[in-house]
Amino acid sequence: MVTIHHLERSRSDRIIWLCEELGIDYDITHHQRDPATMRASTTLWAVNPLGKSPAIEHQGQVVFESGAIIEYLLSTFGPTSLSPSPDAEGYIDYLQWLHAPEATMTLPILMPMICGTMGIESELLPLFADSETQTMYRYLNSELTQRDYIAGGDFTAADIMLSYTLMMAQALATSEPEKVFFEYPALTAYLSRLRARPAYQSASAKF
Ligand SMILES: N[C@@H](CCC(=O)N[C@@H](CS)C(=O)NCC(=O)O)C(=O)O
Repeated sequence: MVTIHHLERSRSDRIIWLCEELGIDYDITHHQRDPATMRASTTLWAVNPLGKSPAIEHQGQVVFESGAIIEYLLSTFGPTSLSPSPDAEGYIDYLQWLHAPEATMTLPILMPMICGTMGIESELLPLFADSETQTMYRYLNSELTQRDYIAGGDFTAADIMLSYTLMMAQALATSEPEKVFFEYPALTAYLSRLRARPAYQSASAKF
């Protein structure tokens, strides 16, 4: 049994979704955010020394960091088409998009929201964050115009990693400059396609 430590409105959505796609037994321990600071409750710190979601427990071990958890679950419960083999056509894209969402995309997408919340006006927003997000959106829009999934013809765990980050960008796109997200229609179409998956529907009922 896998125990998922799930923080409301957080990246642990990815792990619930992956467990649904894999069809494995799991349970969820829910953790709340402090309504004033939005930080995780101390109950999560008791599991993950970094105090972050997601974290899982399996066979007496704790695993944290969403990409690491995904790789752990795929290797523990695979082989599965969610993780293509090195000779598969989309393998390089799979590796890139398993890592880029956390390593490259999240910072510029979240910067405007974080600066806004803290009342910080910074030139880094137009100079760095806005141009970085537009570069990513432009590239992804072009790729997702040519195919349904990010790593070749089939759905993979890279789509779970990437789409969570894009769903976050979409949710934040309520005013300028974040609204630029909607200038790239293949991104919205991609998210609608993924949200229609039965495993996503089952997972999102538990988020
Ligand atoms: N790169 C990490 C990021 C983890 C992270 O920042 N999680 C957020 C939720 S999406 C969190 O736990 N925030 C609560 C806090 O920092 O107190 C991962 O992908 O697991």
